[in-house]
Amino acid sequence: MLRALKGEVLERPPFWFMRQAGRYLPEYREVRKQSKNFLDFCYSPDLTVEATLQPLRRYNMDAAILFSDILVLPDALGQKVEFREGEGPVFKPIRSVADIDSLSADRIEDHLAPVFETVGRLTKEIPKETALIGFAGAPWTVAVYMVEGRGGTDCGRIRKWADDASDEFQKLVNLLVDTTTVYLTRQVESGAEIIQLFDSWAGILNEEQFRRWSIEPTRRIVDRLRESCPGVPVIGFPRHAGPLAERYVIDTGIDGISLDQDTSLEWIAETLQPKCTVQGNLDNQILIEGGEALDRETIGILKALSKGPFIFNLGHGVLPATPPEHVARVAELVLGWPATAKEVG
Ligand code: 1CP
Repeated sequence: MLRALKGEVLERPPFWFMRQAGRYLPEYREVRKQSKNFLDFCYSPDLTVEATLQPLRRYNMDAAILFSDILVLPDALGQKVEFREGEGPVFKPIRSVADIDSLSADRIEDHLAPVFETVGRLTKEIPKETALIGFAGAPWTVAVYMVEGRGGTDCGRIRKWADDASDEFQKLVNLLVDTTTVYLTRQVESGAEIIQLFDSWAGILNEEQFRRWSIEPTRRIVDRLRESCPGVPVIGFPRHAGPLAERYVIDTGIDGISLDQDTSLEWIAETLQPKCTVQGNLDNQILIEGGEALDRETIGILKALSKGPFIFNLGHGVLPATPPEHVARVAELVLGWPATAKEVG
């Protein structure tokens, strides 16, 4: 992973899967029972260490990703999040400067101490050759949940606020840039070797908004991490950015870009790969389907991208309905590359 992120071309690319831990694994559903509330789970190092290790035991990925959630940061800022069964996260929304002022950055390090403890313990638990990824949500994506108050909306409120009162909204983004940098720096100090920034809702922004609310805050975080954690590579995931991904790579200075399944392999290879390491982009629906289509897609991605700096991954996270055997099949094809190219017609 570390060599690939320095731009090395490896004969067998490294691989891991976004959301590789979680509900599709029976052993996760079993440990998950030990905590009624998902946030309590995230703040219990015994449980999060176990959840992080579960996919590695099955599939031998080249990286482990800290088990946590992007929404622990707003929780630490004092905007209490509740995870409701079948409904996802629910917040009392932030919609004014007074709401922003009610948040406080003072307690985040104490509040998130269990996360840092998880990272520290994982450095002793995972094999030396397996990289440990720390992560956070990018400011725009975290703000979507904070302002909308839940997931799955059309993002009408946040877009209106960002357009009509951009100075007010900028204040929230600034708070998130500052606190995300502190949060990630502490993860690295605790042992994280790579950072991934999830901008899962970047794709709803138009070009001008994308520059201001996705690229600019990400660039500021990357710049500061270069100072506080020199040498630690950063992967950005501006999901559904389309052709704006090129601007994102150039302007943010990230080391790697994670791409969704709608991005053309040819375009990735020609336009992005000469500029930075690329990660992606198997369709998570095909991972559910399995069979010949899964083999074909997996080999197609390996063929198209393994000639440049590349990390094999999905285009978005593993979905709960995914059969674990399908994940095992992809791992087998990647681990056996390039010999496996012949196996699949
Ligand atoms: O009861 C449960 O088990 C809760 C389900 C769950 C899990 C397993 C949630 C709630 N979060 C997680 C873990 C998680 N979330 C991880 C670690 C697991 C791993 O990667 O192995 C990571 C990296 C995340 C990141 C995350 N959370 C993102 C960014 C990535 C992405 O998928 O786009 C986002 C948007 C979230 C928000 C979130 N957390 C949980 C849910 C159900 C949601 C989505 C809400 C929605 O918008 O519908």
